[in-house]
Amino acid sequence: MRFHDCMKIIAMTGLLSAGSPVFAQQPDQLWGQNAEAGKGEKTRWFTEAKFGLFLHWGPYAHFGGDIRGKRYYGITEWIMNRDKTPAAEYARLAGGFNPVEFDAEEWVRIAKASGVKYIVLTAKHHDGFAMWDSKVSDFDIVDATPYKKDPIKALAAACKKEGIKLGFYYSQFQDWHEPNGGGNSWDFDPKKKDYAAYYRGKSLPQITELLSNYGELGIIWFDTPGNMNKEESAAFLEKVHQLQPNCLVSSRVGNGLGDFKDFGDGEVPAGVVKGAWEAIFTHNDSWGYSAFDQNFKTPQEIIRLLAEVASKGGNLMMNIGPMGNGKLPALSEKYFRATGDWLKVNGEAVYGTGYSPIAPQPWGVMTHKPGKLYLHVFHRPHNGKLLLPDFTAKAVKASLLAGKKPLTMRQQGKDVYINLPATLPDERNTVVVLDYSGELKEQPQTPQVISTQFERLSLPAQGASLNGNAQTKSLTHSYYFGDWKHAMCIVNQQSVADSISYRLRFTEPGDYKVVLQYSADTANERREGLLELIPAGKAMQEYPFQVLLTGKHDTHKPLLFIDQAVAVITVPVPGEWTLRVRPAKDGKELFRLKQVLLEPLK
Ligand code: FHN
Repeated sequence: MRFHDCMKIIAMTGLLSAGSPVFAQQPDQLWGQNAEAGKGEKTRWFTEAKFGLFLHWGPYAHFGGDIRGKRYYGITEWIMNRDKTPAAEYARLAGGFNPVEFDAEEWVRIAKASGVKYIVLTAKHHDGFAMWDSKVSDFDIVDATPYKKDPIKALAAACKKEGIKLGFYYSQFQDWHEPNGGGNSWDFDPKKKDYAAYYRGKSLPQITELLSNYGELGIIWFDTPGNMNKEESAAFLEKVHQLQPNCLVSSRVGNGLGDFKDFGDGEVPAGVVKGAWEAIFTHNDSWGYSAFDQNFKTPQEIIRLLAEVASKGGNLMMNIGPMGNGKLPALSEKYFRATGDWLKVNGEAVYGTGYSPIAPQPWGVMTHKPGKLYLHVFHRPHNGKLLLPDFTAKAVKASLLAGKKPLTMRQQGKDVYINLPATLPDERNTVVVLDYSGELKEQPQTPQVISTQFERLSLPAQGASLNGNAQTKSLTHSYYFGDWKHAMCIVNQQSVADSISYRLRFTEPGDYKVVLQYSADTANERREGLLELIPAGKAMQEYPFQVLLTGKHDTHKPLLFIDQAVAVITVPVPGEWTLRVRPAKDGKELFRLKQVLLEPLK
């Protein structure tokens, strides 16, 4: 029951299934009610910044996932809620929070070295604890802990000095310390709550303090609007704009409002999204510090994620959970600094760029500035000849961004071939700059290049053409608690007409193993499907398969996928093929298909 109470709050916030527009289907998808949102001068610094640092820091950092002798895996900033710690007891335990080693200047130095352009710190999370000297409530770091100092003041000064934009996270609805705040039903009867009194008495006045006493702010990052109505969300938005007209407000102020859009935790939209938006991830799996979560993303993972998000037109805000003593976890500092080292060389291909006009390729993704296409090469083709298809402009010159080394290239119609060096200078992501003249048109739906030059080629769910009732759906799931993950899948293939297909462009002859990666529950088990491969102008090859059980989709459990090989095909000459997957007969849903994989055979 406990677990479900917590989850009800998250579900209530509507954050579980943020929309994920597909480039091919909704290239102009804007979010919110205001079609102008995210456009124009006010958001310019934000859309150019591309990389931000989120910091979840509060008394929960002192507990590190362990409270009253009990260990909680998953997100640790929810520890009070998960433990149902009485508010008075939590306040007493929070008195142990004493971050004597906190050094705002050091944090900002690390942030700068990591290449982030803005920082968002949790001024008040759902536990209701203020990380500044609030006059509205004494449940704050100055009045309720031995630390007695205001870290927000120090951070604001350090950010100002170093020219980093500062924003504050503020939980405007959930406040587990207050009888009228959202979320705490173990101490306070939800039926007796007067939320309006809470907004009036605590959250709006605290927002006023933050916007009045800490200089110019870049963002107020609201979160989990819960059951707020549109007028209530609008009151928060207006309060921010009235006090600091240039300060941006996150879409989690609720009810379709806000100056930019935030996707779900740990979620990247399926394709390009126009307007100002942010993908938010945490460095391991918890937002607050966890003494036992070691699942840190490597520098390679961060660098590639940053490039992927930028290629879709957004920012990546990556979180670190500082420790209770005020230090950043050593691996977070190390891996963020490594990302910053890569950005020092390759920042031109990230900061100030726009989304890619060309779909992702087997070797990586692209970002764009007028006259320059940046090719982020994650995988070197074995023969070193990188193919860029769908290029409508005139390629003028190609070079490595690192060291400006020129590369030879040739253009044949819309294909540009670039000769890469024998070893890439950076295996994680080597950026090639392609200077061009003329018009580079957006090419959202072109055949997917399949080549023996790579180990494994992926046809992701979001790239499929959908027929009948087939749909794509982002399936949210988690491991421990609140550590949300998202898998884009094709669902709802019930009848033979609900097929999905991909256009493929084989660039060389070769044999390929075709693998379906899917998840299936007992309703799908043993359903029969057909994989159809159709070389242009030739007879169709048909491969039947039977669906295997992996388990059911439960938001609160891991979602398991199987890789099932269903065909080996021979491609005798380069050319275009169509690949189709459909149920063999009408009936129940076939499965939840995440991707089709093609493995060149050696
Ligand atoms: O409940 C919070 C959670 O603790 C964390 O702050 C994340 C960060 O985006 N926001 C909420 C859940 O989406």
